[in-house]
Amino acid sequence: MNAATPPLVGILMGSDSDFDVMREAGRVLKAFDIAFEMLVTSAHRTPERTHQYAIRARERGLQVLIVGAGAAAHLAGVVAAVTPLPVIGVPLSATGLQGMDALLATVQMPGGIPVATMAIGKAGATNAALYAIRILALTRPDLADRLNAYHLDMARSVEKKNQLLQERLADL
Ligand code: RP5
Repeated sequence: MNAATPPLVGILMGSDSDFDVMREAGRVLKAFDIAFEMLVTSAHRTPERTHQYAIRARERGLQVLIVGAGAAAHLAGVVAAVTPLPVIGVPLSATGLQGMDALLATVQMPGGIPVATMAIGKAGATNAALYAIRILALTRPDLADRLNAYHLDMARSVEKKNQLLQERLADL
């Protein structure tokens, strides 16, 4: 993958204040060598720009959209309303409600316009990227193999943690 590789995944966020969480999605995609683009666009503050991006996303070659937003998080929904691409929503904590507002706004879509909603925050951003990779892996066996390797690594790291815990138990 290089800078000229056309992006397969678009990562959208409602504000630059979302970047610290949404970068986790970018990190996962980068680790799997999947070209992506990342941009700030808002459902409320830049509705026309958001609309135009979502309408053109498929013809530009994008295959999955990951959308993070906090507060009254309508971004994933308004994007999903105008594109046939799969949209994965990441609710973010941006107010005193700690992401519950964004979770409900993202997950409670009316019938007909699906948004695959992940967990609030960094786990959600990580899982959004992994979910996007699972979608891409339907037609890319190399990615399915890499996902299997990722799961094996994760299992090994849990076993290692258990081993270390057992050693600490011996010192109780
Ligand atoms: C949402 O409002 C953004 O996604 C962000 O999570 C939240 C707060 O935005 P800022 O006021 O920090 O720009 O639209």
